[in-house]
Amino acid sequence: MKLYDCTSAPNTRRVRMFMAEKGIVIPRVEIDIAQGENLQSNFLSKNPRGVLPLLELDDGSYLDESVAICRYFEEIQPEPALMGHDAKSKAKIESCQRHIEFDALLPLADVLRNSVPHFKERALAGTSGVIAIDALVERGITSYHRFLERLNKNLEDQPYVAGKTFSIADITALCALDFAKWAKLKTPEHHTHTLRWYAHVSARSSASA
Ligand SMILES: N[C@@H](CCC(=O)N[C@@H](CS)C(=O)NCC(=O)O)C(=O)O
Repeated sequence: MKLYDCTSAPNTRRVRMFMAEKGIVIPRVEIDIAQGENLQSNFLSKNPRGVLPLLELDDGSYLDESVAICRYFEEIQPEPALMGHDAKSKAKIESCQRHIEFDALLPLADVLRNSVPHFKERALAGTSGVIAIDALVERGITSYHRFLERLNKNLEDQPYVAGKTFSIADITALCALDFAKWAKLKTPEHHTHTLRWYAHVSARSSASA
């Protein structure tokens, strides 16, 4: 297996962190998104969507989407379980994941891609020629703030995002909060539950993977 990766991107970090939690080590190929390496024919022949992460399997096929890649690793190496262990916990983790993706990661991507001059004509991941829309910046910030409010409330009476145990939902939330830093979107100081959780999860060795 081989992972096509980009060290600075949030979705690739989700997969690296997931693998580190499971102790999975495979070769990695760095693709420079900022320089548009993901839009060149060599990468597009592997993933026509032009996005990362991308996993190359031993049979020569490719798998994209960070959660699908994590699912693959969870199936081939179930322990430690990061995607739940029974019907309820699996569904709860998936629900949390979708909240974080739709309410934080995608809106944050909108903030980045519609405000940074470098992405002015690359306003959607994996494309060229899609022009930025200013209004999406404000909308993205609003969504992210709503997400933060709910996250803090959620962490009031449980140690981890999806409940009592560490899961992929913590990985995704951590990657979202760190991704927000480039836009100087900080967690408010009165969000004490989130700040406690953030310090705890950031201290895991996988967080620097
Ligand atoms: N839903 C996808 C999102 C993939 C995605 O947007 N990846 C970004 C990096 S975080 C990318 O490849 N961007 C390419 C670009 O900016 O052109 C996943 O979870 O894998």
